[in-house]
Amino acid sequence: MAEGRYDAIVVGAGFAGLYALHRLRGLGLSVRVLEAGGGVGGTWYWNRYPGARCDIESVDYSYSFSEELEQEWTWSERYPAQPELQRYLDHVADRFDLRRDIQLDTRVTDARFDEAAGRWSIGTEDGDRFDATYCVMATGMLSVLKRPDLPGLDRFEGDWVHTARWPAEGVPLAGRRVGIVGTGSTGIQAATAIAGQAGHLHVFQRTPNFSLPARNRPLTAAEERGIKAAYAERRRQARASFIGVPSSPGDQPAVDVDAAERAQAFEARWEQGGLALMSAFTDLLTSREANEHAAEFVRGKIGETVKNAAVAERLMPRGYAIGTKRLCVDTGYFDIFNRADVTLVDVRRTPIEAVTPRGLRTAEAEYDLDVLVFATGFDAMTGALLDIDIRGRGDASLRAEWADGPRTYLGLAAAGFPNLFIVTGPGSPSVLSNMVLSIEQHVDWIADCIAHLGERGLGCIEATPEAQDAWVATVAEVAGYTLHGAADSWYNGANIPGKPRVYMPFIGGVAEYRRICDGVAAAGYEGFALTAPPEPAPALASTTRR
Ligand code: NA7
Repeated sequence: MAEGRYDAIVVGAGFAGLYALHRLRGLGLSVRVLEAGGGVGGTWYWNRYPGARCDIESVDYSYSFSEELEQEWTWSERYPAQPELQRYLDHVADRFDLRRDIQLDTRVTDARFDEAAGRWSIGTEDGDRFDATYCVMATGMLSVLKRPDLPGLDRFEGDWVHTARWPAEGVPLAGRRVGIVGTGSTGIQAATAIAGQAGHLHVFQRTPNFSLPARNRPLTAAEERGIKAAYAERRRQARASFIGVPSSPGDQPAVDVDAAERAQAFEARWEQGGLALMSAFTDLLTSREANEHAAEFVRGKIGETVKNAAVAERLMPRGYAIGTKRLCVDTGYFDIFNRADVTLVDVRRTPIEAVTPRGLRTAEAEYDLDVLVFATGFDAMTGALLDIDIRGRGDASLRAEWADGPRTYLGLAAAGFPNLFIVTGPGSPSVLSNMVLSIEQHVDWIADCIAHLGERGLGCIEATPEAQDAWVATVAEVAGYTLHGAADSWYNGANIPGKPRVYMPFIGGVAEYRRICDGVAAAGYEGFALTAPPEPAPALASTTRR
């Protein structure tokens, strides 16, 4: 069936879309998932570049909604690599019989709210139209890629690829001259994996990044048994945490302890691996002085690792606070610069001027390349939503409403766009958190909300402009307490020319955010207007809640 009438349309079949389908179907709703990709998996379907790996631990970056799933799935490593995440999501799609309601290779181009009918009309690139009471945007925060905007690319005679469109069949790298542009999380992972495979690798770095060692390793059977025996408690701790993983944050400000104690705390968390370093003290993201201590510690580690002092110096991030650009996690990234077949090119000092038929030309030199890899990032958080022409009441366009930055209530909904739900949208903890935990929280909230409407014979929910204004102000106010505002990052749109500079995620932590969302629901969806639809609301077969 290419077209049709449903209770809910879900756009996207990544972690969010799969779970939304499962929950909404559980309410007895008819649901169709429209997915642009040729398979399920979202981010993990597209990002198949060498070295692609999540930097949240696998046992936490996984669904908690099914105890059976939790118990039967075995993660092989501390941090899951892309192929394992793809297998997991494929397994989930099969295990919960989701595929029959997912339509692949279907890119949504527009969504229009028909006020008279109280329903959404959703159009696809192929010209099909779908019609639904509820529209759930599970479109992902990092899915519209930032295309390399370098002159001459069309004349490049080698192969070029963006990491987020890495072909399934791979790109031949062995023995070839490879150049990679970009040193964010992706560039750092890809460069580490490509070094040693390529004949020679040039890393074109504009801004050095802070990166912490992952300390990835296989998970032992004993560890797995221990985690599975206490999974519920682990999940509880994750929900009560700041970023959505079990953690034991330090309880003192870094500025209150002496240098030796600081060094010891940083060292312990450096050894622990992953993002742990940033929770060593309470003030690392609020005090410049405290942050500089952490930054200097990491710069020291780079200096110890990279043998050539001039190269080490160029790799050391300066001029912005650690953690205010997305912090990277790596497995041997800085070590690759000790190899004779890897060269760092500082394109801040000598900017890239053009792609030539044979390679890349900077202000100082021309580099002959067979393969050009762009790890240049994404139009984050708003990109995928605004790619779709979304029209609410009075034909108002979301693009126009968000011209000066995203405006949402709780990151879940936007005033003027009834029955449109956004999963982990701007204004929610989203990309600052363990995405799977945040996705489950949002989808549960949305499903409970739809159940609430169904039980009362209502079928229309809409954020009020007042509640939205207040929430937008709260998001900005909380961000203002941190050092985040000063950095150029994709969190605030600085990576996309012309994008409004607004700090997009809610940085109050997942526990506080959940408390707020639960409070809104408990108060009868405070800040939302709930009304009967022009047509009868979908009858619910079940109003089971979690
Ligand atoms: P990021 O974090 O946006 O990194 C993109 C990188 O590409 C970054 O180093 C940029 O340098 C660089 N870049 C972008 N355009 C150019 C041009 N024109 N010339 C030179 N260098 C350029 O994207 P990622 O894919 O690494 O990570 C995104 C998130 O995905 C990640 O944080 C995880 O959450 C998963 P800049 O810093 O702008 O100077």
